Amino acid sequence: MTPVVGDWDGDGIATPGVVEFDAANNVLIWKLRNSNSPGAPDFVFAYGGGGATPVVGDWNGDGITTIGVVEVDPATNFLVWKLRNSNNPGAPDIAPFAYGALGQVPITGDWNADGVTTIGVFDPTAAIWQLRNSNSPGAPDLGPLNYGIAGDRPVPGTFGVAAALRARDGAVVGDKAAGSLSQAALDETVAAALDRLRSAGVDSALLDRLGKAGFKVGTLSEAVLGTAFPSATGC
Ligand SMILES: [Ca+2]
Ligand SMILES: [Ca+2]
Ligand SMILES: [Ca+2]
Repeated sequence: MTPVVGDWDGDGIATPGVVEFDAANNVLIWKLRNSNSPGAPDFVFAYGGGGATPVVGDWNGDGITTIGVVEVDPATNFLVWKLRNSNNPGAPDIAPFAYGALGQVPITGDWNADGVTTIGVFDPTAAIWQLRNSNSPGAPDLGPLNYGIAGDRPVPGTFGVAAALRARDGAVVGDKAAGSLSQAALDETVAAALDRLRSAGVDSALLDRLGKAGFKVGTLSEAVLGTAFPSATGC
């Protein structure tokens, strides 16, 4: 049994559901409820075969969370995504496509705040995230990035919108001449930047907001210079 959460009826309220494996018929049975209370499911239906991983999201941005499954293609070991825009049985609305590989955990989220939930994978052996902003095959739009430690379980969600700042020429490996950035040096740079903006005549209210943003040194994956969470500070 897998718990799922979503806004199944588009009223703005997220409610629970469970996905159970029906061994006799080798299918997944979805039981979705529109209230956060005990009671019978509002929808019960089969979607996906045994062994598939259930995923949920608003794949078309209409405000209604719907269903999907991710299966491993035994011929290629790729993960194949089958996403549907209605909470009922039927064929996938998005033609099945491959993203990720066996051993990676499928995850979904609205990584770019456009209202459309899209795909991602998490590699639990190295805690590497690879997120994509379209429900289609292709390279990740965000990542590969390391967050967490080996064996961690991913919990994607809207904690603040992250945007990665990347090195223009990609990773430069083995440049020992480059020192590591200290928190003190970063704080000094931020203060100097705010001073320059003040000197340039930037509005004091905006400077106050910028001054409230937090800046923290951390370890990122190769070629990623920084990650921004604009909504976390209200800036
Ligand atoms: Ca709802
Ligand atoms: Ca939808
Ligand atoms: Ca999105």
